[in-house]
Amino acid sequence: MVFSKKPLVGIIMGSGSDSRIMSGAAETLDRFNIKHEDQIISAHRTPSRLSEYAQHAEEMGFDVIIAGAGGAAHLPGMIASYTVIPVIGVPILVYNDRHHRKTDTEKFSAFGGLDSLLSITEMPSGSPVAAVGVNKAGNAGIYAMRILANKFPELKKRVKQHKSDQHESVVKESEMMKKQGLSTFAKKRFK
Ligand code: RP5
Repeated sequence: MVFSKKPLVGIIMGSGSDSRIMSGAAETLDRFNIKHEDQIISAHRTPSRLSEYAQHAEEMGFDVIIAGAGGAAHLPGMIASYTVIPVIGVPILVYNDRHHRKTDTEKFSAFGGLDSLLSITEMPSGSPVAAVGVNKAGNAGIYAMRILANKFPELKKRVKQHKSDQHESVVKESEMMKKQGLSTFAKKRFK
């Protein structure tokens, strides 16, 4: 079931390099057939696009904006300053040696993502931004769905189902651990 023909969620990120992490939010929304519009808006490199986007988001009637950024992560806070649409910030752990890294897994930041986490959460009183954990874009997708579930009863049922599926999968894994013993379980799980 598709809940709306138009996008309900705006996903934005500070750089194309954030897309690997931010795709987690899109994948979650896609699984539940929630339409989203995705864009790159940099608070620092494209400041004029930032205010234009806020207006665009209002015109589109987005119910939620998911905004991911790394380092001096001003994107979620600045978007929240321009609009009353709820913003969920995703702090991203970025690399600081872009030109020397050999693989994507070598990404790191001087402050381990704490830089972006604090930039997003430490908003002044009166201008709130919700935030998920560092790189937890999937959780932002789930949180957006919980907000949308207040509007779409069918989605609420599916979000509740997702919760009970999670419960079942933990119980199942626990039963396996009990049966196999911790050492065998751990060896099999991480082999
Ligand atoms: C931030 O700077 C972006 O959100 C990104 O996480 C980080 C690095 O951007 P690039 O230098 O890879 O474009 O603004």
